Amino acid sequence: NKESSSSRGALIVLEGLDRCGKTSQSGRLYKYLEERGHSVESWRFPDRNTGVGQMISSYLANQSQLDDHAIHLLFSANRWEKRSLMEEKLKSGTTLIVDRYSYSGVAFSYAKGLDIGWCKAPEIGLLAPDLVVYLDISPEKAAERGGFGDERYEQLEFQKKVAGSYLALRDSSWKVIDATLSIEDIEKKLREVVLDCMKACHKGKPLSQLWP
Ligand code: Z5A
Repeated sequence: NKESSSSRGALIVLEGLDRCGKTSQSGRLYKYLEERGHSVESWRFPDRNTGVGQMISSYLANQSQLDDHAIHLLFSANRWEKRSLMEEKLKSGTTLIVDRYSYSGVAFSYAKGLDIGWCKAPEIGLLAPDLVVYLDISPEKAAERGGFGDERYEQLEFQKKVAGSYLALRDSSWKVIDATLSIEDIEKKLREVVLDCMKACHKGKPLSQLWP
């Protein structure tokens, strides 16, 4: 039909603390949309497959050390290296479900004590999400989910600071879903907000850039 052939995809971003369930939910949402015939892709940041992504991966695994500012800029560069592909996909009608985006970039670096304005600056000009869904869980509850692994940020005290950063970043456009509900209940709520957003994009909502 006319609407689907000329309309763009939606940029859907999932954010939240480590273990909040982003990976589980993006997988389920992807499957749901794909089975209904939507053009959809599942993305995640950091994208560890690029050269920059490999540097980030080694840093997260504690195999290399980097100044806090330097790693911040690498995370941002990792989004910039995917920006044009992202725009191409969206304009050609593909919806992208993205597990972590610029908000993770700012939240984690701000939690280390970097200036929030400085943290946001390298993100300016990246595509703004059409929808940010925050999967809301306390750091303590998240830590109960199988314990933390060995990666750099997987410590309760640091996750508490990250939770504070997200609070500073959230705005009224974010959809907040209680991440302590059952996987199925979260999935249902997520579908509702995502389908609404996709409709708005189909109807011609323009793409915009960070920070609006
Ligand atoms: N980072 C950054 O500093 N700057 C940036 O710009 C970006 C990222 C983009 C990358 O981690 C690290 O980089 C991350 C932020 C930082 N550090 N931390 N922390 P990652 O993306 O590779 O890993 P992660 O985002 O932390 O994801 P995760 O550990 O894979 O968690 P998740 O995807 O949110 O959750 P999950 O894997 O779906 O679920 C975790 C467990 O909980 C699992 O056993 C599930 O079965 C269970 N689960 C899920 N949902 C539920 C519910 N509803 N009830 C009960 N149990 C559940």
